[in-house]
Amino acid sequence: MTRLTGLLYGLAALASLTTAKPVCRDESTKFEAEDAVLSGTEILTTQSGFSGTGYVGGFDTSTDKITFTIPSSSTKLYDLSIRYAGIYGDKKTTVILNSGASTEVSLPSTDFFSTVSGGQILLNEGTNTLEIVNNWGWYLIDYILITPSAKREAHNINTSLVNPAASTEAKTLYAYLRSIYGKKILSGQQDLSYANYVATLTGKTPALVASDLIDYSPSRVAYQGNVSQAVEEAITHHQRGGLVSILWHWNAPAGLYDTSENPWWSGFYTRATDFDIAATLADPTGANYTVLIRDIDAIAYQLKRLQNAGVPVLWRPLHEAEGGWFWWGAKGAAPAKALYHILYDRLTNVHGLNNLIWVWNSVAQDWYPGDEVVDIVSADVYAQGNGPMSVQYNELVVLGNDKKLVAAAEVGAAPKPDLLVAYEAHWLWFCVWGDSFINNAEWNSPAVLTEIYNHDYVLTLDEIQDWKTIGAAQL
Ligand SMILES: *[C@@H]1O[C@H](CO)[C@@H](O)[C@H](O)[C@H]1NC(C)=O
Ligand SMILES: *[C@@H]1O[C@H](CO)[C@@H](O)[C@H](O)[C@H]1NC(C)=O
Ligand SMILES: *[C@@H]1O[C@H](CO)[C@@H](O)[C@H](O)[C@H]1NC(C)=O
Ligand SMILES: [Ca+2]
Repeated sequence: MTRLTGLLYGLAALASLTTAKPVCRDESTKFEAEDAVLSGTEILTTQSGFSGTGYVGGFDTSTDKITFTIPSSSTKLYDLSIRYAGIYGDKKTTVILNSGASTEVSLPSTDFFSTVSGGQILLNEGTNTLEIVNNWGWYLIDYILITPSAKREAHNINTSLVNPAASTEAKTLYAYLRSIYGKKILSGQQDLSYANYVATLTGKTPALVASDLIDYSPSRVAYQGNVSQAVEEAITHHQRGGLVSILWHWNAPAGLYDTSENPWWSGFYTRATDFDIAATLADPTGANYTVLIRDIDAIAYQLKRLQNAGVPVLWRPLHEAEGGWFWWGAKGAAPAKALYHILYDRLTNVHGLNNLIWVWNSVAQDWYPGDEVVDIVSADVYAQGNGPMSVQYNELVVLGNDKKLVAAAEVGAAPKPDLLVAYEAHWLWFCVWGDSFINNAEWNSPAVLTEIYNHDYVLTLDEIQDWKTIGAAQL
């Protein structure tokens, strides 16, 4: 016991003689909202069913908040739940821990007091503050409940790839990935040039490089010719012992507006094309279906070059579908999933691409194309502060039933390893986006990046040189 905890226990014992002041230890601890510090908010009692002597309402301006003081006997991870009443409809609140990381929590409409998860919080030994700040406002807070997080159970990752004909290279990589999952995180960077920038900045080269097949899209080749070097760059990184992930900003096969606002090269955005994926899939004999398949075949040609060069690929097609900002997600979940199945079938069964490890890239249950076509589940997370992204990690563990590896396929800010460990957010890799993110101190300061890249928990290119040996030994 440190002096500080000794002091806290002493204070808590003293307090318990007067009014019992809660301290977070090994059981659930309740903090009544009406006992916290209120700013712009007020104690109310008219809505029945509250705990303690009342609840807090009056969230109507942006700075209105409740500030809880939360002593903890040790540095430890807790689950936060919030008891509230949403009698004015669906709302959102913002939770801020120790004046730092903030999380948005949805408070669905209710007729009475009920409980919602506020995610996890890492409390420091000693005193912590937790603020519940207005956001949408117009909700009632009864109390918060803080419970030590259960230790994460051992993962149960499927030992097979979904493609029964997967190549030895793909199987070897998958076996290696399983061997490190939950123990280390692979560092990753979008674009070879930015990976080399990271090496210069931090002294360490990313283990994984992601390349974009965007410029092989036939509707771009039509404008600019064959200019892409993405496959060559992926092979370069593979040949120096690195891992390769491939995504594809698929410029729509047809229907580009090509205006000054929405030029041809932005044709992967929903706003830049009227190409309708639902209508296209509804008519497999139509001309639009033909150009859709033409595009898949053009991309298969590039993936085949990687296969011929012995490169196993972490293949992440149709990314961020659920956002709707790309045309493949613009008509909802059903056509996006159908298109994914067409891609899987054509690349695997027609083109014989057995070097692909299939990475799905959305957290939503409704959009999930199915266990039989997905090897790895992933999310793209853009949030400043180099946090562990534990909310999305936990969602993906549930989505893949903890049988699928989980990756942070695109991030704005590289996560701090100590937080990944504390939150047990076992992302297999992180991959920072290139321009405006890796080279932008607001997202990734050189000092923090250097610390991350030199951390024990983070695997860099020099530390994965034996991945084939390790993987092969597990086959
Ligand atoms: C593991 O994956 C294979 C291939 O997709 C599948 O056939 C099998 O049912 C999966 N096993 C479990 C336990 O989920
Ligand atoms: C681009 O490359 C592809 C594949 O090699 C080829 O079929 C196509 O004709 C080329 N297009 C142009 C415009 O050079
Ligand atoms: C095919 O797609 C184009 C471009 O989006 C569109 O203008 C056309 O109406 C579509 N054709 C059919 C038959 O739906
Ligand atoms: Ca209360």
